[in-house]
Amino acid sequence: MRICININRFTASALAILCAAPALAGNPLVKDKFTADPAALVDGGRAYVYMGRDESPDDKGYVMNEWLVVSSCDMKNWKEHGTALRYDTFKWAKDSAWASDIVKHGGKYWFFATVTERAADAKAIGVAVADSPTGPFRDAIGKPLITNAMTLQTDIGWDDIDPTVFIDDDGTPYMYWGNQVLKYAKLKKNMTELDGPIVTEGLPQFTEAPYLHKRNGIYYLSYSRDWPEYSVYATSDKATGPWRYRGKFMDANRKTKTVHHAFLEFNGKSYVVYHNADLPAGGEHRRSVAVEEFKYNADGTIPFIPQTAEGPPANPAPGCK
Ligand code: FUB
Repeated sequence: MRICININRFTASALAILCAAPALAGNPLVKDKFTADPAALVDGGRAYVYMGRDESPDDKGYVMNEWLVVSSCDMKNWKEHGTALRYDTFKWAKDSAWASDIVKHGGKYWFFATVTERAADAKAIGVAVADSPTGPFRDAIGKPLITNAMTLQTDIGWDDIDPTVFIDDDGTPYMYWGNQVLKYAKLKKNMTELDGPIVTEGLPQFTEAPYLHKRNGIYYLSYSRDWPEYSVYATSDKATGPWRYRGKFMDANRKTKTVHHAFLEFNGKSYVVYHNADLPAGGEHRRSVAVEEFKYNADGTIPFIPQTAEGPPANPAPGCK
């Protein structure tokens, strides 16, 4: 949306400012498209949020073809960079730009993505890579990293979704993922191969959307629990558990049964990005990505984080342009 106010007594420069495409402020981050399943990256002092675009015309099912990327220097005003990549960045995929995660490693940006593998007609996880956080991304392997046939714990074709990738302090990358059954594997440092077996992890009523991060020596494994989903987490002193269940940090949504989140630290403050469906025409498959600021408790536990329409106050990062 472009705001242009025609007030003759304004100088040309003031008019130019008023006619400029406005920065997006407050929740949701993107207001003229439906978005879901945020992934977050802080790079060069700027926060990037990647999100699947919900394109469902009638809200009867998921229509998701691409991932958008937005960025911010203050966590309040967001700049749109357009499409980061599409499901067909992966030639072996037939549709479904579902949940993703991104990490920077070796000077490159590694995007782990859920798509439908054409040959199996089932969800799979692909890896794309770019030299810039906004792309262009290319398929890093030319085939899925994880296929439905590699995990046999359920009969469903959508149990290999929602990757979260975390690189530990010793440089070891770990990927957790799953629907109904939570799984993890160590990755090789080339980010394109598994480095060991796929291990299943039992956490209470795990549904999907795992997210692994570390802060002050504590590993956090958060996820969407139950159905409709709400957001919960567990902690450990290792990336591979054992995990101590810690409870809920965000309530279920009003207009969609899913929720999906990612944590990030930006300019000295802690944030969670997540989706709800609170845009006026929002719904089950017409969601929107939002952000909240929070403070970890003194013992490292995560407080309950209420959803707000305003989002966090501006936190301008010095030197970020
Ligand atoms: O957006 C499609 C799927 O819905 C995601 O992969 C899940 O996390 C849920 O949000």
